[in-house]
Amino acid sequence: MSEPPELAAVAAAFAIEGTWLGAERYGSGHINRTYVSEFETPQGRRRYLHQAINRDVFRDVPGLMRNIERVTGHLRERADRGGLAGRWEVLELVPTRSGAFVHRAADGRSWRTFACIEGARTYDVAPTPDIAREAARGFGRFARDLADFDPSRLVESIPRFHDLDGRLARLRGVTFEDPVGRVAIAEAELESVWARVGLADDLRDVRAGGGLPVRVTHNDTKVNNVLIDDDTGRAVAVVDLDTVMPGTLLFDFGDLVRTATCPAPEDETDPSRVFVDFELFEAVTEGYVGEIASFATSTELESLLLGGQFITFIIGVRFLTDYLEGDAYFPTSRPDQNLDRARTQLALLRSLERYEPELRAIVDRHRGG
Ligand code: GN1
Ligand code: MG
Repeated sequence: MSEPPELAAVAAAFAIEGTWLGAERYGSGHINRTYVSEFETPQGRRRYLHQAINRDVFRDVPGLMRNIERVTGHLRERADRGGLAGRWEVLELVPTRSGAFVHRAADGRSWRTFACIEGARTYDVAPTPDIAREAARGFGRFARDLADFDPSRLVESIPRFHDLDGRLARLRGVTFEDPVGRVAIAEAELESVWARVGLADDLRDVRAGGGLPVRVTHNDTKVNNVLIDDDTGRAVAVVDLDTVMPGTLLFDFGDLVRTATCPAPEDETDPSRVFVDFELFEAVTEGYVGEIASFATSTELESLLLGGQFITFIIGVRFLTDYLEGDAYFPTSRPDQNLDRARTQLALLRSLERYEPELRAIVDRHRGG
């Protein structure tokens, strides 16, 4: 295993019994840097995930960690008394040797550690409708287990995270400033964005009509933020809890639509491969609605599709903004990757718009409307 030298000190800081064998980079998340670490313990080989928290993104680390403790505590209670058949696990924070959940390293970085959930994996793109349905079922169950958790007990780990007006204002600002001279390259995408700002009003209208309660939502329900069991193909755990905070179910359904109903990856370079696949969409709808139907309001169920458009749009706006700002937020491994990511979201949004009647019929069928 190859790891940066500070990993040994990080591994040693957490209350894990046994001998550390090494660590290596893990996963494909954009924000936090994650390493998987292996220990020889009295109970055998055990793996743990060490994560350096991105403090440019998460300004209130104590608040963030308190959110995660509270949410995982509640989920664990539900899982224990749920008595449901099948495997369902909850992320478990490992304390440091001094009993905290964050270790401040010599270089100032904040580290936390989770026990690894074994025998399961994530998918960056849903390879089959079964996986898409399971991913959605996992996030739906997550929402259901948290339906009685008071959202005011959580801080906003990223203020105004899904605030489209705020995101658009930032895009407008960077378009004006053009700090890295990329605006001319992105003219078509900018035009496409400004033609769709009405989505902010659409969501406001639904909100104003009532029936869209503030709930505890995940807010980053990318298909690769749910673990799928290697053997059974069933969802076993929801991960990446940093953005669990007050939100609406539309956001969570929406990011599933964005990431689990399109057969192409997020940074696809060929726009003709980017579209909503009806079979995947139906699977996501079936999986999610099946879990939330018992507590969701009719307004929530009726406006799920708007959630898909809204989140696909706002993430497209964020990728485009980052491209114009010089790739400061979303890491890139090649030139124009954030522009491709933005293009993909906008192409998917066009597909969601074009097939709205068909998609609505699918949602209506599953919500019993
Ligand atoms: C980030 O951390 P990760 O990769 O799960 C981002 C999401 C975006 C997503 C786009 C805190 O998620 O909001 O939708 O990238 N998370 C944060 O892939 O900004
Ligand atoms: Mg993630």
